[in-house]
Amino acid sequence: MLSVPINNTMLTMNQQDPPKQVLPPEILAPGDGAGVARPSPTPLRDQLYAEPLPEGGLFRFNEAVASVFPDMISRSVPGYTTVIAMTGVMAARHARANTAIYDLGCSLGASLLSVAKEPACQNCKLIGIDNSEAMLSAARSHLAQFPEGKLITLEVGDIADVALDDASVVIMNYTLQFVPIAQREAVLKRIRQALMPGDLLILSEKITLKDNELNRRLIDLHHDFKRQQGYSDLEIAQKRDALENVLLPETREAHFDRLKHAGFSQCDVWFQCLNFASFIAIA
Ligand code: GEK
Repeated sequence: MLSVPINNTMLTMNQQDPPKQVLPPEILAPGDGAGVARPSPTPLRDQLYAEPLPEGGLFRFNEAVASVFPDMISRSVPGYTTVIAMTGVMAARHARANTAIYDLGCSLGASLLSVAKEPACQNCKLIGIDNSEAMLSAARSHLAQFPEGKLITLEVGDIADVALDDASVVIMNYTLQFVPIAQREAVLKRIRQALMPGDLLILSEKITLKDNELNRRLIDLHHDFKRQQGYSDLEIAQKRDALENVLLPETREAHFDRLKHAGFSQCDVWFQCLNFASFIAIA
């Protein structure tokens, strides 16, 4: 069991039904750079790993994580703000009227908020899918603060088997990395089948590099980035341990090969900051 203190309350990280923590919706601010007005300037700060924790707890997208998620992801993923802002811009170029734009592993809906403010996307169905009820509950509170939030539909589902229909854009920012590697090609094939030739997949992932020495350097730089964002060495080490065997990064080349096998005609990296890359794939 991994227990984390939040506001003097111990929350257990790997329990099925986390204790209820009532959060005022205004503290769930985006921190996402999506360009929409932020009703709350201060997202709840991620301190989930600030105190020494027993070993062996796996990272889970539970209520504790959902409560600090905007702060956690923006201080953990270098380039996150740019990726979210550009997701809307890229979607606007590919959106076809009356089709669906899916965000797979939508968390609190940052990518879809970026999409929803684009006029070219506003006549599409904007559908966010996540398999964590805790994340979707936080997303509902979060999106309710934005006028564009009304355009977004949230659905609970696993990206391994959720139905995807008649889409022109699919977004999967930092989610495939949590799916078992053996299942990833099937996920991409189902996405490809939901798209028409010329349509768009935006895929963002933590990656590894083929060269061990260079890979080590980028991991060290990522930890430097987290220190610069205010995380302590203890927080960095405990989060790394909790994500071991949960977040499974792969090389750029593995992603390119899989995208090709899944039927995408073209793909490349459109953005990379340290060991976090964003791919564009054309159906
Ligand atoms: C953002 N895209 O803010 N099916 C559905 N959802 C899943 C699955 C699955 N099999 N596995 C994990 N998730 C977001 C950030 S976070 C990335 C995405 C991170 C969900 C999980 O519940 C979580 O909400 C999300 O994918 C990953 O741009 O925390 O590093």
